[in-house]
Amino acid sequence: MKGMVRTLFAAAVILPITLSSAMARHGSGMGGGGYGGGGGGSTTADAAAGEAFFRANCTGCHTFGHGDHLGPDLTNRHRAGWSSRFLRDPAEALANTMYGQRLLAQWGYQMPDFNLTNEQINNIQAFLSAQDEIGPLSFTPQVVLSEAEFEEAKDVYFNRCAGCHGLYRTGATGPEIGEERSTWIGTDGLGAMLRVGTPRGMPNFGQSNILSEDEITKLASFLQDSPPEAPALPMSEIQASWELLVPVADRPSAPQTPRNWQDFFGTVLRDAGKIAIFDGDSHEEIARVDVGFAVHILRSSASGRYFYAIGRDGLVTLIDLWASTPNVVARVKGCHDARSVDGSKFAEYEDQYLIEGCYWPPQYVTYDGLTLEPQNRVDLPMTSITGEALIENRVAAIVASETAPVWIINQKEAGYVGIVDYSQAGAPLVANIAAERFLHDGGWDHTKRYFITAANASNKMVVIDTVTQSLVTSFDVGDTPHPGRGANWFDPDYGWVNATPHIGSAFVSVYGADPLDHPEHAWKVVRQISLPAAGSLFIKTHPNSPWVLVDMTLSLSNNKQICAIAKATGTVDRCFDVATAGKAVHMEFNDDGSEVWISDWANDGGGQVILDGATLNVIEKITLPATTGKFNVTNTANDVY
Ligand code: DHE
Repeated sequence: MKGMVRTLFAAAVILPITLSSAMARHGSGMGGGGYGGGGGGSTTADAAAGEAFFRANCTGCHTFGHGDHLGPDLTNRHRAGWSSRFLRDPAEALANTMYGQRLLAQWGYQMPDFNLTNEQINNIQAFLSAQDEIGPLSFTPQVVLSEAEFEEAKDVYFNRCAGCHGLYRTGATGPEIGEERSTWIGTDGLGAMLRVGTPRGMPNFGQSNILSEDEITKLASFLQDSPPEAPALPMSEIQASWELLVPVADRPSAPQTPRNWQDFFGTVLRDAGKIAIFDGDSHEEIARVDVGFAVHILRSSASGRYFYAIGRDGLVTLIDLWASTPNVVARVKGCHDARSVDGSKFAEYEDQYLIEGCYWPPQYVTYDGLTLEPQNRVDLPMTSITGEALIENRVAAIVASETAPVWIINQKEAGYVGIVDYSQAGAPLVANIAAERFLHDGGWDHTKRYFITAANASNKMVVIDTVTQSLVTSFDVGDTPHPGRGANWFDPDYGWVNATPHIGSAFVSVYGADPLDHPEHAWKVVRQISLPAAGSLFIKTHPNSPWVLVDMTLSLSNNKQICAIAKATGTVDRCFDVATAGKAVHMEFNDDGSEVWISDWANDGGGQVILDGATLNVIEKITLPATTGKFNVTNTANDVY
């Protein structure tokens, strides 16, 4: 299709044209239909500038002449009155016109408000009118990358995109973006998506200065070629990466700190690849340690003494909280790409073993829990629940059972929930429970018998009975559920419930999780609690808190806010700004639930915002660079959420 269609530039249409002349050429539809709003009148409009804006910002969702995408193909859809009203304030136009309501129902998203000036609106309209006469808009050709530039783009893809779209780009949390589909989206469309994001949850990497224009151009080209081969990581290399910095014999046998170490918080400084450790009682920072690249999360050992940090580069770091100042005692790299780690929590195995789940290669690795000495590397089965042969099968969420010597591991692409028995030699996968594709995050119910997890690309939640090692059920929720570890609380009408928010739906799905006392509600959605926007990543509560808190981090409009759902009524009590510099993300209570920490995720001026657990008033703000997750020792060790 490339080269077969003409562009406004290529066709050298008279530029700038006057909007009034373009309108006159199109006659009938202009301003008609009673959709309200005035067009640009006789203002001189620059169609070339409109085209440039369209290519840079709109082509991620709209094509001109190549078919519908996330929004409609805009060929012959332009109506001056409606378009200018819509471009000026999409929310207003959608809410207050019947046509707008129809559009919303059809597409399910509200277009972001680009805060366009009148001049920009006129330019875009002039471009759309003129292009209607020309026909489909040509694609900007893919730039040719040198070998070095390809490597650069590969690294950017790995660091920023592979988590959602897969190393081989077959999709999971984000859609499939193999070379064929990427080529259909085209250089401009890919660039626009990377630049401004999408209402479906793709972040606005360009607008938020995470990717430069140069990186966006290279990435848009990289995506239109086939994905490069990814390397294996054999046991010999894992062994070679192991560093024991403080042998067990040299570590303290009792806590060397007078502080309440069980209320420590480990906070992720994502881009710095560091963990800052805070005293949860005094809010003082007591240590900052180096961990893996773009560090993702922390987990606590069963005793709480150790933090395990996992970097996206697969580096596991063991941090000893009993030292007078918390320090790194061992590290090892078992994956090229990883998101999850956990320790052994069954009685008499506490702190003894550790599992690292890989995004790449398709394997998990187990270690000695006190030294991180590698013990076993286990390949994952490469067939999905539907019998499809896989090239990628990523380990997503991992939970550690307290009722058996096992870890439960989500296999994203395969759709199986695996049970790994660490009491057996080789830490084998002893069961593989067919669930749903593509499995992502999840956590325990309040009894820690049921593992409740999101198959987010299937818009379902899955319930696994870890005692019988079987699937209980899966059920529909909203678009792309994303619970983190979820939240458990006692609902006045439905007994124990668990809940997930969604990346793509503006509500929280609350479902019964009390098969013993409320079997009629178990694993059924009992409440759908509306939020002001979609784009949520996490939900969190604490047994002592009256609130269930939820963020809307990926929303383009409400990302500074947190909403508080009252457990007593099952309704949103209030939504309020928490972030001032960046986006509000991820909540974690202190040990007794009297305070809650929320990240203001920004490169500059953000940090941890500490709220009073009852009033939700701000107590303190600690400035930190690019801080995201934070983990309280007591709550993480005991799976309190
Ligand atoms: Fe996460 C949990 C994967 C992006 C912050 N994230 C998880 C889990 C998985 C996962 C599989 C569950 C781990 C477990 O319980 O064992 N995350 C991914 C991705 O694949 C994804 C979408 C893209 C990527 O490239 O990594 C991704 N995650 C992010 C972020 O951008 C976040 C918001 C910020 C950051 O620092 O990375 C982020 N993810 C978190 C946090 C948790 C998490 C804070 C743990 C929640 C909890 O309360 O336990």
